[in-house]
Amino acid sequence: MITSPVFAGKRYAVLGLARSGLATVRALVESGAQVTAWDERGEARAILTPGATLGDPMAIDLAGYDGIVVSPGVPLNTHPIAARARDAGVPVIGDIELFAQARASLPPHKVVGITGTNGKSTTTALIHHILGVAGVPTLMGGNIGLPIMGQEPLPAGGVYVLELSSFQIDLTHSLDCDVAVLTNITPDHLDRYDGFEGYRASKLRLFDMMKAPHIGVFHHTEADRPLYEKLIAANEHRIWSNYDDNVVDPYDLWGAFDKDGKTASRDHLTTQKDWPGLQGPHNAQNAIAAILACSAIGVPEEIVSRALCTYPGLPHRMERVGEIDGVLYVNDSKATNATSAAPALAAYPKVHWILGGRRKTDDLDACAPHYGHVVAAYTIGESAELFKELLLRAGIYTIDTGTLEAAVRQAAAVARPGETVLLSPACASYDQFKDYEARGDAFKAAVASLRSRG
Ligand code: UMA
Ligand code: ADP
Repeated sequence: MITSPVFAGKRYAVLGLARSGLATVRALVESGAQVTAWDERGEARAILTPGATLGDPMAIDLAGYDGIVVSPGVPLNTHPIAARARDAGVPVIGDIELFAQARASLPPHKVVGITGTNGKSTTTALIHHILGVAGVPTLMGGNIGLPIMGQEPLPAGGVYVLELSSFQIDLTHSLDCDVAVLTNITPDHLDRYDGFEGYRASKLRLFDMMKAPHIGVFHHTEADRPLYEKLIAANEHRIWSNYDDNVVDPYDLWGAFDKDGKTASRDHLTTQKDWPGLQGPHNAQNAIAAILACSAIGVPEEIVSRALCTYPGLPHRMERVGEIDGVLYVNDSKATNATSAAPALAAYPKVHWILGGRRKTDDLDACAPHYGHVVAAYTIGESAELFKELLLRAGIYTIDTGTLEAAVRQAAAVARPGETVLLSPACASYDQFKDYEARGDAFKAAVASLRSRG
């Protein structure tokens, strides 16, 4: 676990005792801080760390506290803790801010921070994989599901690779990344922000926190250029991007693929077809971001090139579950918004598409360019009716199957050899599942039960 003398003797209130909150409480107690912790769920309160005391930050006197450490899942835009902390003059922070404050007492290291709407986990895991192949001590933490304060500190020369959600960035004030990566920004989590602009501003704060001469890696389209120019002007650090004339073009730099992600131009470099864990146009983009980030911290290109070939991929992201009677089953449960479902639809020519859940937007416009690939759609969860209507209007045969299990059964009954049954829900899972992982596991279980029925 990460501990630091900077917390010794200080007082913290911790709100939220799931993964990040529990790791935070342990690390603070171990560092010699006084900790008062709370969760609205009784079962979470029941597993309190020895050395901490129970107390609801909405009820206790906050005078004298050094910080209120809030879990990213607590909606700060509606939760009254924000106003209460402000009135008491106590900063509201998260576990990533604690890590930022602990850095000075850790062995010399670098931090790579990755944010964006889609592709964060893939880019994070890929950078971590490349550094590992290069023999650099490294670990992953943050939104990828590994609370950073629960990790063992790296030896000198190590690189912390942090996946950062906008919720985590909102709770962070002093993280100066050596390299910060922005994969892309499209509408998501709008229930937590003042519109899309508010969400975008939250992500961009990762770059505001950086100090020169650190490096930002933006992955953007020409259409976004005005946004990034503003960002570049506001920051002194060096920026690599596809469209900046005065910086290195990643395609020239690496030559690993051309702008369609296809050809190799240098002898020792591999092409995307040699990267089994990184198929699809979206993964070419994630690979470019990772290549640039690793290059920025000095990993030789031949090692990067080799590592791309051995990257194993992550579960629940276009994960091939198996083939039954010539039909391929693919679990893309992590596609929690329409923009992330789009590349999965693009990747397969004849798709039985299972979608729906707690929707992020009222449309599926990002997916529309690939409707030609959809043989039939099966809607589930809260958004089943709306999505069915939208898809029927687009001329796609659609059934409201209600549950994931029924969707898999119905799709399996009609899918033909060569076709793909794809769970790429374009929605969050919380209406029917604990999280996207539980939804992906339920899909895999439903496919396994097809097998056992023969
Ligand atoms: N709670 C209260 N009061 C409230 C609201 C919540 O007490 O008013 C409690 C809940 O009962 C719960 C805790 O607070 O026990 C909330 O915890 P959490 O949801 O933050 O759960 P963690 O397990 O700590 O997970 C968090 C991130 N969760 C969210 O951002 C919602 C995880 O990201 C992250 O992996 C983990 O920290 C480790 O850093 C998950 C996620 O869904 C994967 N992220 C979103 C995404 O990827 O789209 C942003
Ligand atoms: P995140 O951590 O940001 O949610 P992941 O790497 O876990 O991103 O990928 C989630 C889903 O988003 C994947 O299942 C894939 O369908 C889609 N995706 C991944 N990378 C990108 C990208 N660069 N652009 C658009 N969609 C993407």
